[in-house]
Amino acid sequence: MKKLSFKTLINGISTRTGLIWFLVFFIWLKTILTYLFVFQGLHSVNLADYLLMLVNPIGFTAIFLTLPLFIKRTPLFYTATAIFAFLGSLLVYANVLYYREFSDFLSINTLTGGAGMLGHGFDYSSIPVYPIDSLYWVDLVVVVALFAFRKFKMDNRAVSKRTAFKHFSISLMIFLITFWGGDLTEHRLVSRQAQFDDTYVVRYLGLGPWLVTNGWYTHVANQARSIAKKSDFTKVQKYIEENRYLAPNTQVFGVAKNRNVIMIHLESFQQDLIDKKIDGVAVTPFLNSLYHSNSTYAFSNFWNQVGQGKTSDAENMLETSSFGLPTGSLFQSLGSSQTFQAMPAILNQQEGYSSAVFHGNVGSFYNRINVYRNMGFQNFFDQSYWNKNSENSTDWGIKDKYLFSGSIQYLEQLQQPFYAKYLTLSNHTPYTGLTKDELDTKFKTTSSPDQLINNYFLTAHYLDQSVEEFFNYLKASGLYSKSIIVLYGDHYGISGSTDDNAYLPYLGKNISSAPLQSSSSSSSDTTTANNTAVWTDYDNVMMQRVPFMINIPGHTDGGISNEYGGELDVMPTLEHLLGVDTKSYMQFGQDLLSQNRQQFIALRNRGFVTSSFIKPSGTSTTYYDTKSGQTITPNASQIAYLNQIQTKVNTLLNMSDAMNSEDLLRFYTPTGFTPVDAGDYSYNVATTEKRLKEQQALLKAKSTSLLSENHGVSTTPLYKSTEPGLVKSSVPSSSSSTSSSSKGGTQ
Ligand code: GP9
Ligand code: MN
Repeated sequence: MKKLSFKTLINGISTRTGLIWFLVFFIWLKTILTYLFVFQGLHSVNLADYLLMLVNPIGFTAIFLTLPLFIKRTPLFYTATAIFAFLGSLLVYANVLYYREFSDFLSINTLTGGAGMLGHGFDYSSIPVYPIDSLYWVDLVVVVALFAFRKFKMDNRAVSKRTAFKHFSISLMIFLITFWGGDLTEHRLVSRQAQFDDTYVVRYLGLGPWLVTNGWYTHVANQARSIAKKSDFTKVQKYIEENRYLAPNTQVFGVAKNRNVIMIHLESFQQDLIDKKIDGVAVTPFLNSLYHSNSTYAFSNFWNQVGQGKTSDAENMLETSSFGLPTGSLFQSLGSSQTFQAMPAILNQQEGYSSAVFHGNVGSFYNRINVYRNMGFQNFFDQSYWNKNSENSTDWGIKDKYLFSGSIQYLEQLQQPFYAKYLTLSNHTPYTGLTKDELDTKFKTTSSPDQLINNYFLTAHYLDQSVEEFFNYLKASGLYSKSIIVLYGDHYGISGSTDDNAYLPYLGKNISSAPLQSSSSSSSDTTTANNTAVWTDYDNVMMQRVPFMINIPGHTDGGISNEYGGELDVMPTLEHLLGVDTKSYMQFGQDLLSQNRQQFIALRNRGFVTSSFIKPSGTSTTYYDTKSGQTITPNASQIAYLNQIQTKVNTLLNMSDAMNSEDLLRFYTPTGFTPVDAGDYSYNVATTEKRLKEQQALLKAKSTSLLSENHGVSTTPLYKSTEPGLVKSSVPSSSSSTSSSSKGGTQ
């Protein structure tokens, strides 16, 4: 019986159609095992994710493998089949190898060398290959062996065109159903792949479709680039030199020289949270205290300037002082092949800074893994550095208290001075994921019928506590006085995510008519709110204000500035405080502490803000008085002024867009700057932990890391958190010069 069925199987596979589906089955099997065991289940979260993931390799693979059925000649049929089967397996296995090192999928840029991977110094032989990898080839080897030992004979009977078409159509149908299912789950999946995460496309459509869509977007991006010339760059350079560059304010230039820079990205944090109270209790008491501290340069009229790329646009502005793109995310669509002259590289080359990013989401989100390498970030501690579990994470990733606390074992190993960026996550829509025992019992949120609003205050309060705990550690470890801490809200949070009128009661009754500073510099108690006001475009723009603070411990000349500025301006401001001359860099922002700043803020939608007028978007015909919020009917001279500002806003955005979409920085290397080689960086956990350890051992007494200064005694026990999961797992760790064995968040 057994023998018979084996024979039947062999006979079945010996036919042309049988062989094709046998090969499709094995490529499917290999892909699924890879999804589950190598690609971490593609971060699937629900049944639909898993179902689509299970089905997606079938259609695409079969479309190609059924093509040879149209071939009549036997040798040609078998050659074509062998080629497609080999390519199918190669696609999976090459991705396995690539993922092992980079936690990302092969893209067109990677394959062509555009991302600096091939032929750019990266040692591919360092990627581990395991005996189990032979599974990726065993099906093909078995088929070849069966032919060689004449168990299989070539089937000389070509299938009819009709049959070939039937098999091809079935494959196409399976693919289209997968595509439809994917689009249903993640709307406009393909067009939006330019916005978020490669993983989405692989999860719903598969590795092949990912490569094809990525190829298309790369082609579109390359077209804009291929026609660009050096003279296009010269125009941008002239514009910046004549209109944007500002000499530093000599009073503050270099006041923070050689200090560590700790950048804290406050997710979805609006300026109106500052000083907000609910039933007399502050939502963010710690951040309020920083805002009012005389050690902090704080700004009350600071706008986010992001577009669709939200967090990634904010990051792009802070790292490069240029805008994100008019649509999509620059990180995702151009970041893999972009020439950046970004903060980590400039600080490293001019002032000897090491650099790191800490973030609780997966590294592929917003293509960060590739972007950071092109920016010159030496380290990227993404979610894979934490033992992610249901306790320490929300749907977005590691919770903020775990993020900060788990980062210490790596932070203390960075050579000082360092540039370390923390991207928080817990205060992200839908503002859920915190459990009851993680919430501060002393803080009661609002009781709005809109749960999103109630949750927003809860996660904002949690973020505030997380930052406070981190500051406490900085003080306890001695890092505090050797650092400056920069905090900024990346973009709007609650407004725009919910019915804005539902948020009005929590803005204080005079939001539409109050003087500009009121919601940030005076406390607004939400319980006294009057909700008869109507939400306008003016409110929309005002809600785009986010906090921006530079805390310089030990200095007492800070204060709250009413200067108008935005995210574009952070980089030159910071560089000048650190004593870095920015004259030769192509930065569109203007130092917030310099004299003679241009008096307008360009919004990504081409609207603008000045101290007198607000135009909500480039196409808006309504203008508002910035201070009163009243609509205005401009007179002739005001119209001339407003038109002049609009022209300036357009030129600024056009110049930034040209520089970025045409990759114009490839035509220019500032004096003293060496272009970044992405091949120098790898963010793999094992590689990084080994490198950090070796670096300190190699430098010996010259090592400036906190751990070395502390004679190899870890400072992680100094971290105190109220997070229940951290309290229970906190075991005093004795002297250890390595922390590589325990992953972040478990200290
Ligand atoms: C994702 C996080 C959120 O990693 O940075 O991005 P957003 O949705 O705010 O753009
Ligand atoms: Mn964000």
